[in-house]
Amino acid sequence: LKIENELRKALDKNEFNLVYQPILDLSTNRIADVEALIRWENDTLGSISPMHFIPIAEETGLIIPIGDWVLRTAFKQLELWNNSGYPPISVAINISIRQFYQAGFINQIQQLLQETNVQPDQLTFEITESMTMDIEAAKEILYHLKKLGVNISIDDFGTGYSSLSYLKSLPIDYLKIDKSFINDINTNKDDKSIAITMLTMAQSLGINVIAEGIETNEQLGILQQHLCNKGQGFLFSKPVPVEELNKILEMES
Ligand code: G
Ligand code: G
Ligand code: MN
Ligand code: NA
Repeated sequence: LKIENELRKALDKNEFNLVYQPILDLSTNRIADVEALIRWENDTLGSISPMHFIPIAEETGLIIPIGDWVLRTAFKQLELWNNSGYPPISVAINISIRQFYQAGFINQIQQLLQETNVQPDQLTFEITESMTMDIEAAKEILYHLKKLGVNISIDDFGTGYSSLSYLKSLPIDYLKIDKSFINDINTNKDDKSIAITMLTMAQSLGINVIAEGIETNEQLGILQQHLCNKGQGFLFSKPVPVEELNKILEMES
């Protein structure tokens, strides 16, 4: 309850921050995108993981104002990057299922695109597959989003309520293979088969694949051998604050 009370005040107290983790194109080993990840630093509770507070935000409805803040902050940051002379970068933003189904979500994105110089193809929305997903409703929202020109990614793929049949009927650009499959990809035969099967399936459906949680060169090798499009993980970089990411971008350009 302490957490919930503090979470209610966190936006006003300016306690949130976004960090960014590079996503590399595995055919060139260069940064293709970054994923925006929220961080919360509270004066009495210290830093609280989103793994802990996002579910509370979802239950209490606080995810709506917090999600708004994430969107506005990521758009502002993209605008700064667009005006700074770096090669164009794109940002992947995590969207809670509740935020995704909220009336007005599409309008909000449309409005942010109008107010800023952010181009729609600089945006990817990461949606986590879930049991509560109403596929027909999701389909409609996703088609509206695609009309705006943004990219859609299915996050934590393989961990949730995967129904392979919906992949075919939804306008999805990327699947993100969950890090639990990547972790033992070079030591566990089953995890390796599952990852390769996901890659093969996605390729045949014309969907790109991003592997999460790459920590070793051995894991990277297997993924590259099977033509995984993109990857992110501690092998390349952990999520970092803007200033640190800017240094990485400068080295790359
Ligand atoms: O950054 P980290 O790996 O600790 O994230 C833990 C979990 O929190 C992940 O499932 C991630 O998707 C989620 N998460 C991180 N940032 C955001 C955010 O801005 N919005 C939502 N909805 N989830 C986030
Ligand atoms: O659910 P989602 O994929 O959005 O979660 C992203 C989370 O994964 C972030 O909290 C990030 O800190 C974490 N993460 C990113 N790369 C790695 C990695 O290489 N290893 C581990 N263990 N976690 C990672
Ligand atoms: Mn994600
Ligand atoms: Na997620």
